[in-house]
Amino acid sequence: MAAMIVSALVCLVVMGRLSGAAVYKVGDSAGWTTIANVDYKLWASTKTFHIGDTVLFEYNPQFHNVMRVTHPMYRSCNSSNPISTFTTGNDSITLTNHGHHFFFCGVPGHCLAGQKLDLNVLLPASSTPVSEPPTSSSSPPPLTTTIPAAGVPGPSHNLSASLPSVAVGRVVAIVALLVSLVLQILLLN
Ligand SMILES: *[C@@H]1O[C@H](CO)[C@@H](O)[C@H](O)[C@H]1NC(C)=O
Ligand SMILES: *[C@@H]1O[C@H](CO)[C@@H](O)[C@H](O)[C@H]1NC(C)=O
Ligand SMILES: *[C@@H]1O[C@H](CO)[C@@H](O)[C@H](O)[C@H]1NC(C)=O
Ligand SMILES: [Cu+2]
Repeated sequence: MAAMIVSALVCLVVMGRLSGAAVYKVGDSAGWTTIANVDYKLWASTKTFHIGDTVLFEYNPQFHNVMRVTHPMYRSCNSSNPISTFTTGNDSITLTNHGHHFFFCGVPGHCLAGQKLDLNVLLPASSTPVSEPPTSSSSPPPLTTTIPAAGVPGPSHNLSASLPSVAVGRVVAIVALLVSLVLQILLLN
């Protein structure tokens, strides 16, 4: 019986996925709030958002709202010029394009308190190129095994000669990194 229920649920989930009808309630049972200390970053990281999915913000509109904002606004919790604002307390937002979608509550202090959400909507699966190894050019490797002629020394793996050059390469790389860092600091100031 339990197995039947589980398989029925799996079917529903799969059907929802195929028809693109997934609806995610932001914050699950806690909803969109500051009092429950919901980690919305963690909440979003447990979901896989696709184009056509809907996120539902449920909250008391007396205390909260939803603003869709740009990444810089999101980072600085700047609510002065949102892309759009939702205030019903039961806001369904359908994700129509891929990439990051940034939201926060525009009530002063709430974004800083963590009432902010960054959703990453994945590209449609059909348009993600699947990199397969080329099968046409799988010719056998050339049979040119080099056998050193008698008396002629083969390529010797002289550690005492090759180690210093590796070390020099690393030192050069580190020095280059330091120089670029110093240059960046000098240019920024
Ligand atoms: C907030 O963003 C607006 C433009 O969207 C800008 O003019 C303003 O200076 C920003 N405020 C802060 C505190 O960054
Ligand atoms: C929120 O809206 C959905 C439809 O978008 C509706 O099914 C649901 O009952 C609403 N919930 C509340 C609490 O109004
Ligand atoms: C390895 O290289 C060092 C320095 O180039 C040289 O003195 C030494 O004889 C070499 N050893 C072998 C086994 O080739
Ligand atoms: Cu709020």
